[in-house]
Amino acid sequence: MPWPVTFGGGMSLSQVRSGIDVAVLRHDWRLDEVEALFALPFNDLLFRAQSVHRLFFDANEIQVSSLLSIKTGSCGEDCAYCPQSARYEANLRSEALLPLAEVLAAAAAAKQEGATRFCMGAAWRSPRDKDIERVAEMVREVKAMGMETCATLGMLTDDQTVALKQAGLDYYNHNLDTSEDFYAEIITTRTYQDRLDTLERVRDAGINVCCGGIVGMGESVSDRAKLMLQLANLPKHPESVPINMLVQVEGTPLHGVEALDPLAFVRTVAAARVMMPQSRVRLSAGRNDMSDEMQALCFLAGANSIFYGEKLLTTENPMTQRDKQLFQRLGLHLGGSRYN
Ligand code: SAM
Ligand code: DTB
Ligand code: SF4
Repeated sequence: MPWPVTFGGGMSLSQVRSGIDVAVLRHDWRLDEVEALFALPFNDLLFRAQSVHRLFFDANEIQVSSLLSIKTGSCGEDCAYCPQSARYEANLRSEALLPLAEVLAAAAAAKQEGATRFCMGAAWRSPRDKDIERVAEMVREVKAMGMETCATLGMLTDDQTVALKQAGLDYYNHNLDTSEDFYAEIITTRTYQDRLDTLERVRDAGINVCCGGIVGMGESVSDRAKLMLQLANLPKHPESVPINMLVQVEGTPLHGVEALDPLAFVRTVAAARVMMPQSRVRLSAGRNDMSDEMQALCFLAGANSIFYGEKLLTTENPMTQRDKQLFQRLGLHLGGSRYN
């Protein structure tokens, strides 16, 4: 930020910032501390989150990403929340990997609306090498349009990760979804460790990490605290942290699970902001069922990114026009990533 400000000892703002980095970028959180954070009075938690937020970000700036499902449904995994699993009877039309031209048309439309990042999602447990070749082509072309690229394709091998990096992939999304303890109730077809291994490969290949989870699946506060602990204690904080509210889809095992207190969702966003101060915290799935006031609270709690566009992967997202009006009412302006 181009402020003509000097601090005590003649330090510049960036020197002060790096001092703060050392002071607040922690990777040694203890569970009791995180549980205490979640248990703070709501106003105290939000004040703390907003204070941390303002150290690293323009508090009125929001980054927007758009999603496209490039391969839909017929997935062999059993993620209990997911309409794309072949094991459940969700009302969904499966689709093979989309042709390049269709992907580029969607990216151009997203860019036109102001999205700075384009995220391509595929319903795979893990892609085949020939799938990676086609996705790499998509990544190259979307990047050439001047957008940041993101992909979420399931588990990757080392070579696949390197191929995506070489194609210019900026971010890879791979969520831990929940705490390790609760994970076994949600997914049995791959382990928590599988997920951590993929995240490590992505990190080692030099791709920015997008990793978060889902709230509202019937987990406890302690599970949410453990998820945040796991994310914040990674060797490097994920550059993007998507916090999804479960979208309950008919036909999936989690359809009908008791709805979560919306303020518990806001607390999770605030904890992510306090624990990962430099990361983009994304208010992700579930916004279609949130009031404007609830979303405003999430922004106050430190969320500074959303998915923009009328569809997530297979479920609905608010109309772009509604989001634009909300930004206007809140005085939020669109901004880019801090990493590229
Ligand atoms: N198949 C790949 C995988 O699982 O890694 C990539 C796509 S998958 C749909 C990406 C993420 O979307 C999941 O990890 C989960 O966090 C989120 N997601 C899927 N269905 C959801 C739902 N019904 N509500 C909220 N988030 C959901
Ligand atoms: C993430 O954490 N949320 C997005 C993105 N990463 C890939 C996906 C949300 C999917 C919601 C259900 C659907 O639309 O299928
Ligand atoms: Fe498949 Fe991903 Fe859905 Fe799990 S979340 S069923 S891996 S598409």
